[in-house]
Amino acid sequence: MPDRPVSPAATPNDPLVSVVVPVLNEQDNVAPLIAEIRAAMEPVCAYEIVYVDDGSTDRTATVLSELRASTPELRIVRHSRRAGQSAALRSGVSAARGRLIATLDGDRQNDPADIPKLLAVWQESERAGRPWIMVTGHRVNRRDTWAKRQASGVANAIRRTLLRDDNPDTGCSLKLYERALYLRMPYFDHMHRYLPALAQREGASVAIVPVNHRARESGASKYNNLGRALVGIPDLVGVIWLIRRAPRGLDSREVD
Ligand SMILES: Nc1nc2c(ncn2[C@@H]2O[C@H](COP(=O)(O)OP(=O)(O)O)[C@@H](O)[C@H]2O)c(=O)[nH]1
Ligand SMILES: [Mg+2]
Repeated sequence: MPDRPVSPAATPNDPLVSVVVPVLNEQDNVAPLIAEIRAAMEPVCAYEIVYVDDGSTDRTATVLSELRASTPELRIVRHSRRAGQSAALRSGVSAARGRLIATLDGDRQNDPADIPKLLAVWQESERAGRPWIMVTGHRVNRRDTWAKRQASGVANAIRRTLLRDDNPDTGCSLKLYERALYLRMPYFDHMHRYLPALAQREGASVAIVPVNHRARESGASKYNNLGRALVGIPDLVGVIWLIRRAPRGLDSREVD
């Protein structure tokens, strides 16, 4: 039996899915991405959109506030200063009301039309009695620069060998999982790159779904290859240690 936390009972007004979008300086991507998320989610289930503005210095905050009036599903969380993508994800999941969290990048490189596919995989697993699963996207046709694709390929190969997490694309932000699963994981900065391994550490299984990937059309990338490599090495050592110290075989559940 997997080690599962006891979740608080949901209220009837809670959405099923909270779409959490961490952003930093994505002013021109906010409105089109929200429109795409709504189009993808509207026919599928009750949902909310939680944008986490990580201290943007462009018009991201203004655009979000303007859109709120016409978008009842939209909620905005704001950091007073930049705290990083993992910190933003954590603030978004903390604020979320859905049983399920779906995440994607705020630069429109991930396609919201893929969220229902990930949800269908989760729902099928739940029907089979296995809701403790992280569904992760695999960007099969990655639309990034040659240098980024090469660096990502090397980083993924090293990570895969050392963590044995058997995941071709752990850095893909498009993911779907129970909020309770995320809340069980230990927090550290840059953890968003290791979520499948951290989910397995909590006894969850991982399903990999091929997803669309698009070129960035507006704004600029916030990461460079050297920066990623410099934080990546100590992070990997830390994750290996966390996995060695994983909680094992505990089955805790609420009883009548
Ligand atoms: N909250 C937050 N989001 C960030 C930060 N850096 C990047 N992002 C967001 O993470 C996503 C991916 O970042 P991006 O710069 O496109 O990375 P790339 O696709 O790997 O080049 C985008 O939605 C960014 O707005 C950060 O420091 N804080
Ligand atoms: Mg990007």
